[in-house]
This record gives sequence, C-alpha cells and structure tokens, in this order.
Amino acid sequence: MTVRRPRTRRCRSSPRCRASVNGDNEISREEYTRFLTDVWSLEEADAVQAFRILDTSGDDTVSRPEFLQAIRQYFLLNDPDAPGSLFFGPA
Ligand SMILES: [Ca+2]
Repeated sequence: MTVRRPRTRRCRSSPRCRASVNGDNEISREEYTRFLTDVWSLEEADAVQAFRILDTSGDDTVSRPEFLQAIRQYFLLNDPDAPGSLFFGPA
C-alpha cells in the first residue's frame, strides 16, 4: 500500500511525498510519523504520540487490523478517547 501526499508544488519533486508501506501489512513508526509530518505538517513529537496510541499491541508497528480499526474509529465513532481519534494526529 502506498500513501501519496497531496500534489503541491513543493511535493512534486520530493521523494518524501510517498509514505510507502513495504508490503508487509504493517506501518512502521518512521513511516507513520513521516506521513503525519510531511502531509499534515504535524510536529514530530505529536506524530510519534499518535503512532504510539494507534499501535494498540505495542509492537512498534501499526498492523493492517490496527490501521483499519483506527480508520473505523475515526470516521464512525464520536469518541475522543478511541485510539482512532488520533488517526490524523492530535487536534
Ligand atoms: Ca501494533
């Protein structure tokens, strides 16, 4: 799975516009924090905090089930305490 950054002038020429998940169905802390800092301009500390909360198993990766659960929580629940509420970082 490849997450592409929205096309902006700065982004078009940068290899950092892609947050590639290398086919293992897991997102590393580095990949997720890069996604949040590059695409959503979060501070790295906030991005790391979001990753740690989404990594509900604590194994330092966000697995496919953790990722899907976070998306469901973000879009379907109105629960600020759910891990998925930090899918795009702290508000
Ligand atoms: Ca995990």
